[in-house]
Amino acid sequence: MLFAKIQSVLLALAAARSVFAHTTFTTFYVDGVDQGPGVAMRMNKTPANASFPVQNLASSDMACGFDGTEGVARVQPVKDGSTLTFEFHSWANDYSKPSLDPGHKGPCAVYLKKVNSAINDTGVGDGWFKLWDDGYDEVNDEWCTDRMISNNGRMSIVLPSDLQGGYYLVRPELVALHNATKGDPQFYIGCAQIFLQSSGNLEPESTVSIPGYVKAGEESVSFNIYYNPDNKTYPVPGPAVAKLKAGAATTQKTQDEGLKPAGCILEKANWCGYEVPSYTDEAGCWASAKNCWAQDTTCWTPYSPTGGANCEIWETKCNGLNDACNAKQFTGPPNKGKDLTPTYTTIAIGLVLPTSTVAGAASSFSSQAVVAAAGVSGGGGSSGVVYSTPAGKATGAVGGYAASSSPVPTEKPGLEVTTVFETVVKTEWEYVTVYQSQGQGQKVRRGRRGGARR
Ligand SMILES: *[C@@H]1O[C@H](CO)[C@@H](O)[C@H](O)[C@H]1NC(C)=O
Ligand SMILES: *[C@@H]1O[C@H](CO)[C@@H](O)[C@H](O)[C@H]1NC(C)=O
Ligand SMILES: *[C@@H]1O[C@H](CO)[C@@H](O)[C@H](O)[C@H]1NC(C)=O
Ligand SMILES: *[C@@H]1O[C@H](CO)[C@@H](O)[C@H](O)[C@H]1NC(C)=O
Ligand SMILES: [Cu+2]
Repeated sequence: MLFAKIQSVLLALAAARSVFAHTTFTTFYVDGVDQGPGVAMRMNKTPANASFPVQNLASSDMACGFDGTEGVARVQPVKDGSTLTFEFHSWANDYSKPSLDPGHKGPCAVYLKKVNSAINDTGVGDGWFKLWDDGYDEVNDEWCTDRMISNNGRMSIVLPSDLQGGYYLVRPELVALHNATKGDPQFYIGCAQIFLQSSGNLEPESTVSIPGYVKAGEESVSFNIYYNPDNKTYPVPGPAVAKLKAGAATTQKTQDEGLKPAGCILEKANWCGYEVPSYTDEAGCWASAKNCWAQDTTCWTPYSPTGGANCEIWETKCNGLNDACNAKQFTGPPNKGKDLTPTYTTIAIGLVLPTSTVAGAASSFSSQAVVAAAGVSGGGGSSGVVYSTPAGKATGAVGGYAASSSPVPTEKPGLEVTTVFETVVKTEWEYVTVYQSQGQGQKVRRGRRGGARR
């Protein structure tokens, strides 16, 4: 007789209290399509403090954020001229929470760095160039952060066509200035690892080093946004938006690192799930169930800031294997090789921001025809609106922004942000112990905690 007993054990309960609802880069869309939780993204690895800002401008954390010097397994292929969208949330695993507390006001920018390896490069040092930035809009009294909030926490750029193909780190940056006068500008940074499929030859005229491109005390990071009579004089941090020039032809035309591994039927951050071995008998069935649960353990460990949604999908598969073995269906696995990747959100891109221009050429990016992706979900806000800033360094008032209602500030001039968000990060997963009675009644524990059993 065969039976299986599944025990659910609340394994971990981690509580975290955060004084401020900060924010973090949680979701990377290419041409409006979500690339999956943490896939090809460098994020702070500790869920409890994933949204904390970088405050030391001389720190190497300025490049790709906390834990950002270490690459992740995947590199996202991106077509020439693709639209990249960076979505921010105050809680990386809970999209019902606001993208950013409206008390955070300041500029934002997107930088690129061409690298030999999107996985190995630490991001620290020279080579960065700015594709786009945005500061204060006098007409609507809006900061870039205000516009991001009303655009579902997203900033989108269209990659200039004909950039040199190859590997890049792409770095969204958002700065909160509410405490800047006290020497405490807050930088929210992340990086995505991409392979640009382009045969172009455009490269930036000049690049900067990160850290180093902005220094503590500079006006861009010490500006008083509450008492300054003239916000429109606000100078955004960092270099001007890079001018592009013809450079060397693309040498790296084919992606050879960070591809989704063959046989990967579900992915999450650095994890991939693979089909379990095929079987034709009872022992094989349980061995494959065990294989599945072992992969489940590696899905949950480490617990990623974006949560465990895909691990839960994987557990459905493992439970299905348990059920099949219990039902004496000893030929399997069921649905062999089926790709379990859920249909990720496709967004209406909404605001798209004009990017670098080719030296000497008139800006052609302000009128980019950006087609909102089909199958829209999770849209809202100012969908389909394209707004334009002049080429070059956007330092002040810009007409033509999509009008949107200003968020209600949570701060008063001279006061500190008082909003307190409290959260409990609850990590729950199952340890499964399967008991199998065989023949003479000896019990064999076939749990995912057991040693390798082949
Ligand atoms: C986040 O928490 C981890 C673990 O406690 C710690 O090592 C790390 O320094 C923290 N990072 C930040 C940015 O606070
Ligand atoms: C990246 O590092 C890995 C492991 O050290 C190495 O095998 C690979 O060749 C490196 N890739 C590049 C492009 O440097
Ligand atoms: C400057 O920006 C802040 C924050 O948005 C706003 O409260 C203030 O009214 C602005 N100052 C002026 C003079 O418009
Ligand atoms: C503002 O910065 C000061 C100095 O670093 C710090 O003591 C204070 O906690 C900060 N306040 C806020 C609201 O971040
Ligand atoms: Cu904050």
